[in-house]
Amino acid sequence: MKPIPVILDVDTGVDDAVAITLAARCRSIKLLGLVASFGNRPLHYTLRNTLWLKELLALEVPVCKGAASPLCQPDHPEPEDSEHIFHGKEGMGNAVPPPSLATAPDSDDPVAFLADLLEKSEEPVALVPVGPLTNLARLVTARPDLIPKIRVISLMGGAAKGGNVTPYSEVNIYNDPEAAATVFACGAPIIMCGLDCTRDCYLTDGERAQLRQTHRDPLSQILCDGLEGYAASNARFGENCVVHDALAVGCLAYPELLHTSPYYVDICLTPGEHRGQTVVDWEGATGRAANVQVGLRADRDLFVWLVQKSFEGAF
Ligand SMILES: [Ca+2]
Repeated sequence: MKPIPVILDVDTGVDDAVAITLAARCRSIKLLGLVASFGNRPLHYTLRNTLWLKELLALEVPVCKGAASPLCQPDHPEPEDSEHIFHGKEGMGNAVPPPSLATAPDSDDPVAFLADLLEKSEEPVALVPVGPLTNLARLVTARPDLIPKIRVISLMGGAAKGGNVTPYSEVNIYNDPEAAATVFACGAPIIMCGLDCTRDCYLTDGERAQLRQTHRDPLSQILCDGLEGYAASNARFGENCVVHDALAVGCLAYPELLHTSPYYVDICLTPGEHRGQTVVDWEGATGRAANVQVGLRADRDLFVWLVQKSFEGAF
């Protein structure tokens, strides 16, 4: 299979770090670049963590500094430290980032960065946003002419049922609902890896212990440290150690990983606890054509195998 060109848009993040590792090491994927966004933590942490992953993986791809705040809330306050910070204060769980890095971002203009990579690619590119959709919303608004160059948008976000910020809203969509509404309406093919299927993609205590014992290299140990802190945060809320973001990467290379069905999906922008909800038209009541392949469940055994392979090296 010819490798699929991919651009990852990340708010790194422990599960983002695993997703970057998977994208870098899966030979069915050709990683073209990384864009960092605010999200799990403020942009200065998520960008630094993204650049750290680039160094650890010896990646030769450009990194762009992306959005620091949502489209319609430029004065978005930075979240306070709290038990709700699943990824730890600096975003990498129990892993401690170095005080400084040799690597700097290659761009601070995400629209120009994404447009350049799309224009240069001979084939349509898969965009994989696993944080807020702010950068992609700006791209499709400023450059609608490039939408045909988008092979698919495989996103981690949303939930057909339930949420993880409010009873109805998932955090990536909740963090910038207007951006999500723009992207969901843009006309490009969309795969939604929401909580319905990402919650199948967890690592047990035993699986994480085995990863730590089997892989002694610095990157693997850092990822394991990250996952330990993240697992502890999740456990406080009765959640498994769910590696959400890696599913949005993995399902491109291994479509059998994800079971989807096509539906029309809209984003609730109304203030209140439904804000940011991905509203799925289950019954076709709107009469609108499906715009999203909604991920309904994932193959956990295959997912765990993919994570294990990506810790080993290129595969
Ligand atoms: Ca993320």
